Amino acid sequence: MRIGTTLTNYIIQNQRHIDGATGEFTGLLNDIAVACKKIADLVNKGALVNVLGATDSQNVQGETQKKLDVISNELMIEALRHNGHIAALASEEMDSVYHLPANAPRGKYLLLCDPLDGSSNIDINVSVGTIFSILKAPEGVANPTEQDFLRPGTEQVAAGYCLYGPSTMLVLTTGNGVSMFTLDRDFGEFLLTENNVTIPAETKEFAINTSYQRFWDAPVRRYIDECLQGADGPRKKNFNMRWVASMVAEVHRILTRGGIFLYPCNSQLRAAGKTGKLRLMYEANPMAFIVEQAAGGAIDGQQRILDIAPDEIHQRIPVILGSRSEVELVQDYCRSGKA
Ligand code: P6P
Repeated sequence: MRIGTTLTNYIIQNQRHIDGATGEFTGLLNDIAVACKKIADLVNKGALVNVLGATDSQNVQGETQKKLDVISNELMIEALRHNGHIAALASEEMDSVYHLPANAPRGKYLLLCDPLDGSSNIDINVSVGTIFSILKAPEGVANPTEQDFLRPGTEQVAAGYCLYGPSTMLVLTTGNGVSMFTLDRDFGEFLLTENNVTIPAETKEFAINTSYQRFWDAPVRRYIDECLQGADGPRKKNFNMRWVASMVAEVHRILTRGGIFLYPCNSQLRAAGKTGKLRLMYEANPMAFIVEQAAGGAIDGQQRILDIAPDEIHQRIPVILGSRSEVELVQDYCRSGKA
């Protein structure tokens, strides 16, 4: 009877192509997978284990933390802090960089994560996910600072997400294409179910929260209006719309059947002093790495997300990603500024 390729075997097989690979990278991804399996278990049990609902605390973003936001963050730390594969960790749920206990061994990687993205969907039983990004740690630094994390997305050594949906799926890139693994709960292993994922260059599906339409900049309004005009308009084809309010679910749909996801900046966000909603370091960068590795595009409207030099760990940016021809069209509109 065939078992299939487990995540661990896949990483070991692929690690052979990485110069100087010491097995530490495999250990790190295994730790992340363990955390994701535990989070998947709690997400799946929900009310049965009293993890739904909100806490009375807010994160650095000023957003009320769901119980599972806090628990998922704690599980990610617990899975990593004693195993010697990372030197430090940054998370959406923590104001500053997490430093390992003094007696914990230090590894050669930095981990950034959104432990539970889309958590507003938890209480309504809609898909949520964990997003992670891996950078090389500075050599010989026992407690890396925020500055050590502020590297452009092109320096990521790996990125991925775990989608807690009808299936629990872990999607990963190490810079050599995108692979998808599905959790077999019977024996607790992520098994390879899709390799060399490629996003169709063309699409007829867009994802944007249209409740902000009155705040959009002209180029975004022009792009969406043209999609809505359908076959009678300049695009000469009808479009479908989706909005899950869970970036991991949106990106997974786009990896699976194409599409474009837009979370642009707008006049309302700018009035609140924000440069976007989504965070560069642990949402946009990992998703941009994955999407580009699957032949898609990922921009902030003007430039490639992966080229952005970060200013601070919780920095927000506009995000437009997905089927390359659509992303390029939006970029043309944004650069020309024409309505
Ligand atoms: P809105 C979830 O809170 C999130 O960060 C992304 O996962 C999602 O795409 C977006 O925000 C949803 O934002 O404004 O539609 O609630």
